[in-house]
Amino acid sequence: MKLCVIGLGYIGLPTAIMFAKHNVEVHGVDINTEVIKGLVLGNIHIEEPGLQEMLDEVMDSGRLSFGTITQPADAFIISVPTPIKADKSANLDYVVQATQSILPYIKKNNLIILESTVPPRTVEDVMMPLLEQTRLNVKEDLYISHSPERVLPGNLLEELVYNDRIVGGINTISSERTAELYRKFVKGTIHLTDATTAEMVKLMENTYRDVNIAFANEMAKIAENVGFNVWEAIELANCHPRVNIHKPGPGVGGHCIAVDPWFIYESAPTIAKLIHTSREINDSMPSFVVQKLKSMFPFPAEAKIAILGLSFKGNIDDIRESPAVTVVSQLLEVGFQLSVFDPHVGEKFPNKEENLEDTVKGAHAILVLTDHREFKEVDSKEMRNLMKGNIVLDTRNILDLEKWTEAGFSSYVLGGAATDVLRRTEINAISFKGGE
Ligand code: SAJ
Repeated sequence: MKLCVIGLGYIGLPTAIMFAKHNVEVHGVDINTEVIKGLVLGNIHIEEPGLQEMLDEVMDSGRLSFGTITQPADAFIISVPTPIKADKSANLDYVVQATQSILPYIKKNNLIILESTVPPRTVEDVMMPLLEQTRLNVKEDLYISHSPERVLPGNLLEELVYNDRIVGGINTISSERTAELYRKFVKGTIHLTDATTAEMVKLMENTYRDVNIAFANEMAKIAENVGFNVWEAIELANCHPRVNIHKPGPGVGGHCIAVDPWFIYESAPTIAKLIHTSREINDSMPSFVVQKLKSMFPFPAEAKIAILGLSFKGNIDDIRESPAVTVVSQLLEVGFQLSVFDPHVGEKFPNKEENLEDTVKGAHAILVLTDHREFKEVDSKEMRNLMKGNIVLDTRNILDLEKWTEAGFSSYVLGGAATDVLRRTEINAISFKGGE
């Protein structure tokens, strides 16, 4: 059995490595020559716990190769990005190109699996017509399915194996052939359905999360008006056996949850009202955070804000669609001075410092935007000594703000009680005028 994996990103690379670990001969393909150069030398280009070690383990087996050109195989997995266009419709160019790239290699009885997240009917209406160009009878000579990736960055290797898997074939035999392949390493249940249902299942999961987070974010805004702490209220509400409210924050990022609801919206714009409103609420969170800072610092040009966190969520290096990046650019537009720190993000970024001390030195406020584990341990006293001002604004509720207050900080959490915010804002505005 030989497998070709097209697209070696956050999903394709771990999938290729996992299959190779489970005795499948795998050829991984990517159009990015730099990525391939690194992989050929045994170096991964993404941050994911355990992945480098797993690659090290399989590199010597001879079962895993990498290149920029597809090879003939028994099965092809397409795992390429599906970004959204400016008009919020799906950009299927990579899926189309990847499908076209395998056409010259496809033979009778090949299995073709799309893992990329796509709008409903993509397999049937976009991929199948392309595959017809092989002159094979796609329904009889080929096995075609959608098996959406559903793993969580940061916990990918565990979830690849233990999560249930959805497999939606264009017919039953395609579903069965696909399930047979994944059974090489999947220990969760493999559920068989049709391709369009599988496409929708994936979109529904992420949209459920987006709508739930939007609810939490709306509650955070309400909390600041009404005067209660949203984090405490959510924790208590979640004690109910049938309630599971997600967490508020500075917005929803990443290439999945902030994107996938649009794929449903695209297919039913007049009906998908809740989905649309939820997207708007979550997209409004960065400017909600910026407004908060503006109310604390009436003269932004004179204030330096130390930003902790750029990636879209904790303990990963991915800044795609990150709300932290949006907050940073909006703060710069308003005229704040910024220094930025993210121990997980290696790539260059404006105003990015290499360490925490240089980031907070001379700052008037600390703004926590990402829930990295390192930030939970930050020594508030040390920060206070390095800073000019004394404000800390935690949009992720990861700091022990009592300790920060004891260390002399005016501490604020997103969705905290209104009275606290007003009192703190007054104090800060005064101390700021006093030249701190
Ligand atoms: N977030 C909140 N509040 C929460 C949870 C998340 O504000 O309560 C924010 C995060 O900070 C982040 C964004 O939402 O900015 C998305 O993070 P996430 O951890 O919810 O999701 P992703 O994008 O890392 O991964 C999701 C997962 N989907 C679900 O949990 C239903 C994952 O299983 C999917 O495989 C992945 O999308 C994908 O590729 O589609």
